Parts: sequence; structure tokens; C-alpha cells
Amino acid sequence: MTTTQIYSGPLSMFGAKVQIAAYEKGITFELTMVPFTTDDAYEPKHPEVLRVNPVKQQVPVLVDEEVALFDSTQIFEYLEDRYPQPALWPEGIADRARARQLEQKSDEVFFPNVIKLFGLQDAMQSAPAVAACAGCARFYEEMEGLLATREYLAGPYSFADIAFYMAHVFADRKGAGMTEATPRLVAWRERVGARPAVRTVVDPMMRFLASQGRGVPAFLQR
Ligand SMILES: N[C@@H](CCC(=O)N[C@@H](CS)C(=O)NCC(=O)O)C(=O)O
Repeated sequence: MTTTQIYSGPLSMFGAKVQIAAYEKGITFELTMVPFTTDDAYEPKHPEVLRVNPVKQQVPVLVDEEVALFDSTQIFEYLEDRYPQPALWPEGIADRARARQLEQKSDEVFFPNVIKLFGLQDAMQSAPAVAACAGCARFYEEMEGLLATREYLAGPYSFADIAFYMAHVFADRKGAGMTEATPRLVAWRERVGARPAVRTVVDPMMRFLASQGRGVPAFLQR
């Protein structure tokens, strides 16, 4: 039996999702950090990344014996099937569907605002940057509403929390962090951020940022 391989990057939000989930599940795995340049490119591409994800050439990639996958959300599904305990989707078809939708919204509705901000760091007062920050703020308010009746976004701690925690770390770095306007979400951030699996992944990522002279979110400066 070979050890599960995970390919990620030192500043990969999507790779961090997979690493956190693997630690939560208690999986033994080998982690390879693919080369990352100061220009924010993942070059040169790792041969396993090219083999498994030849068109998109992106991390994360997971190889587990005969299974080779890319895309963090697809990898979540595999991890839950392959290692059902501890469960990271809630029980019940409807709750699971809602949790999956939240996980997908984090990547596909919230995070695109952050990607826009990556290219607008010198123009944070521009209309597109203000709109992207407003998009993040609206999403924070929506999550605040969910937390009125539960501790985690989809009920029990789930992949949805992992995805949104990582997405919001990058939003904060790019100037669209949460504020006291969403106190339940701030408390959620503390709960999620205190989990050993999350610390194991986020702490070295923050150390990497600091070593490069890049900004570390204030709430993670410890
Ligand atoms: N939808 C993908 C996105 C993966 C992604 O954007 N990966 C980035 C790093 S965070 C990457 O490998 N970028 C390098 C490139 O596109 O060349 C997922 O969820 O895994």
C-alpha cells in the first residue's frame, strides 16, 4: 500500500483546503509543495501535477493508489467516501446538499471577488475594487445570518467551514476582511481557526508570507 500524496503550494488557498481536510480525517499523507515564484506563479509545474491535471496544471492534486484527482471540491468528495470518519458532511440528504452548495459558493461566489482584488491592490478606491469589497461584505452578512441558529455554517463542522475559512483569509489579506458588523462570524473564525488541523496548515502559510515580507492578516499575527 502506498502513502497518499497531496500536491499543494505554499500560498494555495485551494491546496490548504485539502490539507486541512486530510488532517481532520487523520489521514497519513505525504505533502509536496510545488515550486512557487515571487511573481505568484506556480512554476516549473510539478510532473505529477502535469500528469493528473494536464490542461489546468493547477494544485491541489491528490494521488491515492489508483485514484488521481485534481480540484479541491472533487478531492473533498473523494476523502469523505474513502475516509467516512470523522464525517465532514452533515447527515441527511437536504443538509448535505445545503452544505455542498455553501462549499461551492465559497469558491465560486465569494472568492471571485477576492481574485478581482488581487489585481487591484494599487487601486482599492476604484469602482471595481469597491464593488468586490461590497460583494465580500454581502457574503459575510449572509453567513452571519446562518450562524444565528448554528455554530458552524452548515450545522456541524464541515467542508463548508474549511472552504470559507481559507477563502476569507485571502480576502482579509487583500483588504476585504470581516468586521465587527458580523460578530457571530468573527466568533466562528476563532472557533475554526483554533482547530489543530487548521493551525497545522495556516500557521506555516503565515510564516511563509512573513518570510517573503508579505502581509499577514492581523487576526493571524500571533
Ligand atoms: N478549482 C480549483 C482551483 C485550483 C487553483 O486555482 N489552483 C491554483 C493555486 S491556488 C494554481 O494551481 N494556480 C497555478 C496556475 O493556474 O498555473 C480547485 O478548487 O482546486
